[in-house]
Amino acid sequence: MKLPAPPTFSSPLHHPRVATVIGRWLGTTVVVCFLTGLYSHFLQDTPSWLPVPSRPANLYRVTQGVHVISGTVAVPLLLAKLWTVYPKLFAKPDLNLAKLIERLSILVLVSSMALELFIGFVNTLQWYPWPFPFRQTHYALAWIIVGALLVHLAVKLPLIRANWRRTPERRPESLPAETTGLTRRGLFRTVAGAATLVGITTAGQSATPLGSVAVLAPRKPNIGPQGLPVNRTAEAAGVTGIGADWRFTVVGPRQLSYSLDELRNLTQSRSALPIACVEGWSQGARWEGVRVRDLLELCGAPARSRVRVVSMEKGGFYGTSELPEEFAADPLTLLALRLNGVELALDHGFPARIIAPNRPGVLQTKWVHRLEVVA
Ligand SMILES: Nc1nc2c(c(=O)[nH]1)N[C@H]1C(S)=C(S)[C@@H](COP(=O)(O)O)O[C@H]1N2
Ligand SMILES: [Mo]
Repeated sequence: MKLPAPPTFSSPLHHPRVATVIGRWLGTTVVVCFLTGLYSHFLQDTPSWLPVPSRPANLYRVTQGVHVISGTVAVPLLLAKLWTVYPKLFAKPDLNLAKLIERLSILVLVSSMALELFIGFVNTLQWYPWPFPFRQTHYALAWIIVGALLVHLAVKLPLIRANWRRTPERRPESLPAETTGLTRRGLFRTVAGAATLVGITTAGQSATPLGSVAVLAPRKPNIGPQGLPVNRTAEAAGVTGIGADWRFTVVGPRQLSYSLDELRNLTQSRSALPIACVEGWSQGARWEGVRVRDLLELCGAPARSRVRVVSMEKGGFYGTSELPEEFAADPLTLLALRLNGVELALDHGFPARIIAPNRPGVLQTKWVHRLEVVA
């Protein structure tokens, strides 16, 4: 490959000051994305020592929206960062162990970050073109990135400190800005503008006022039966509906069994709760049905019981889920029969589904026909 002639690289746009400024933006975005991602991971895979509260009810909607927006915004920031430093990436490495380790850590950092952002973005499009389990891979890569980032920051610390503040006297004298046609300020504005645009056009899938400009959002939050999107249809899940002999069972200290009409005749409660999909879209809705804690009481179990939720859907990742004690006891948690004023559509989980506060959409199990109190 023929590389650009070295003098090009003395452009002020490839100066460490630019790398520092864009690095700060990228670093902040990545930290926000990492923390919200950890939260999402632990909600889905809760270690026994970790207490997860069921409130605020909308927390997950916010954190996962921020996770997907920050991950998407990180793409133009990473590209900008790579562009400012690329002359360095192609420079001949010194044959010096410390320098080689530094280069290696950058290689790990750049490749793991590119892969992480790519699979995450592709996942928001509901496209899973790889054979590995997404969430575990995404999680492992996140820790690799954190490790490589810490090495990178440690190595670059002197350079970062020297360029943290704007110091005009440190600008390379060699080239006036006009020769590149773009000033540093112009570059910063372009990158910040691109990042903002990407952020705004993604945010609409969870922040409804921005819905009309959500051109990057794969799903519009208000399009779907009953004003709510559907991630997996009943047909895709192999669920065809129910016959007249359908029964809903609760397995606990006592075993309960209800027909659909009997469920409808139990005390009905209402909750206004969002579906907040891990893929970033979310939409609030009004639900009506039987409180899970009421069902626990009816079967003689304590209100704070762990509950296994079983769907009529066979196999796959979504057929069952668990409600930790905190969520089963929450009065907002329902075995929902109605959505936005009418009976659940088959695609939304007819005849019954779980809806709980502060929970990833994947755990809001549809087509539920059994609850089991976990001893
Ligand atoms: N049984 C079952 N429940 C499920 C799913 C599924 O595929 N099967 N998808 C989950 C996902 S990923 C989301 S985001 C929500 C979406 O609910 P909705 O289709 O009613 O909007 O349902 C969840 N419940
Ligand atoms: Mo989802």
